[in-house]
Amino acid sequence: MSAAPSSLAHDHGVITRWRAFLPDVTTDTPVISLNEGSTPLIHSPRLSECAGRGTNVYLKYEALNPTCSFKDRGMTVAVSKAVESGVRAIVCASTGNTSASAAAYAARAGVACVVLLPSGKIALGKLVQAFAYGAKVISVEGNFDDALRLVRELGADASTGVAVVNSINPHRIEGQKTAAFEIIEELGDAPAVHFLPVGNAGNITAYWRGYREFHAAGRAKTLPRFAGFQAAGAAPIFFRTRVEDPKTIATAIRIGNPASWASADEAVAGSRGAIDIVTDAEIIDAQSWLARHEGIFAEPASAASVAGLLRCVDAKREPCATCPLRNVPEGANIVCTLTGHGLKDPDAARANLPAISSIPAELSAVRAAIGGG
Ligand code: AN7
Repeated sequence: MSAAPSSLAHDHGVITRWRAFLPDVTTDTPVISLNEGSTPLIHSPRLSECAGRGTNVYLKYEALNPTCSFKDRGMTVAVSKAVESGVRAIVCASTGNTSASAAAYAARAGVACVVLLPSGKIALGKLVQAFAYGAKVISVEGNFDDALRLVRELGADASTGVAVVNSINPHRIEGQKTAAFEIIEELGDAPAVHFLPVGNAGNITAYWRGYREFHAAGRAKTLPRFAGFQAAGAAPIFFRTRVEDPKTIATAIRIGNPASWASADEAVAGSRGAIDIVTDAEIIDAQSWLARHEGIFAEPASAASVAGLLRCVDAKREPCATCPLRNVPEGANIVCTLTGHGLKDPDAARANLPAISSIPAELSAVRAAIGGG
């Protein structure tokens, strides 16, 4: 199967846009792309107001990637490299979004995809995606950490001929770093503070690499400070200890032993940032607040970044000594990454759904239902 030159002209994906910064991609690499990346950086007037001091808060809305999460940025590179190396199949463990993305790119590439998911803990939309794209779905009696261990064991056996496309695959981090490039291009520099949810810690690792590369290339004058947020019931990095039975409504970040823990520590230390926690109640409140006040619907894990920002600026709280927002310059730029779409997890959103009663199909009934005459 060969791509017609005219079809390449319409590809604006991560590899096409950022090839000069992706040294692993060569002329021998077949580009497997769904036009991922180039997601909007949306200014949030109300969050800016909450943050105060003339700061501007922007939301990097990664939900507008082809499979509706940030995972597509790394997947285009990982799957392109896997196809280049001639594998028959790709495999991953996932809390949901990686599996949706892997399944889509495998379908695009014409290779098989196997996903190992922690049983019963995957948001419905993500499960539907994996099946829709034709992946083989294996439900593991255990959590994400168990599924990742099994995938590592599978990948270690070269005779299986499969490529592991979790973020332990270095090509994933390479692709994901491009989100930092895009932010710098739009703002003209790195933001002062970057808020993001942290699960397996691949994303914070990738952003840090992206920011440093553009800084070294002279494309940014400054480096950001990270404010990474874990769910309180799944916060190994914050508590400095592995969590055997992680619990959170934000199933995407229900991870007790992050694969990129060490590099997350480096990103936090290097950026003079911090890792903190938010409760499930704060996550759900932030998700709902963002949808109602800014018209932006993000999944619970993504809302952890905004929950974190709201926590940092809460006047009722003691300011925290390590908070990267402290002493932020007047008028500084702040970015929150929204990693995945709200529609991926309809059950979490359903909690806010009131009973819906229907009315007769008559104008008077509509007026009465609207209320206020
Ligand atoms: C929406 O799909 O780990 O800290 O297997 O889906 O890079 O792990 C998902 C993670 C944040 C955390 N927000 O990012 C998976 C998976 C959303 C996510 C994270 C995930 P990392």
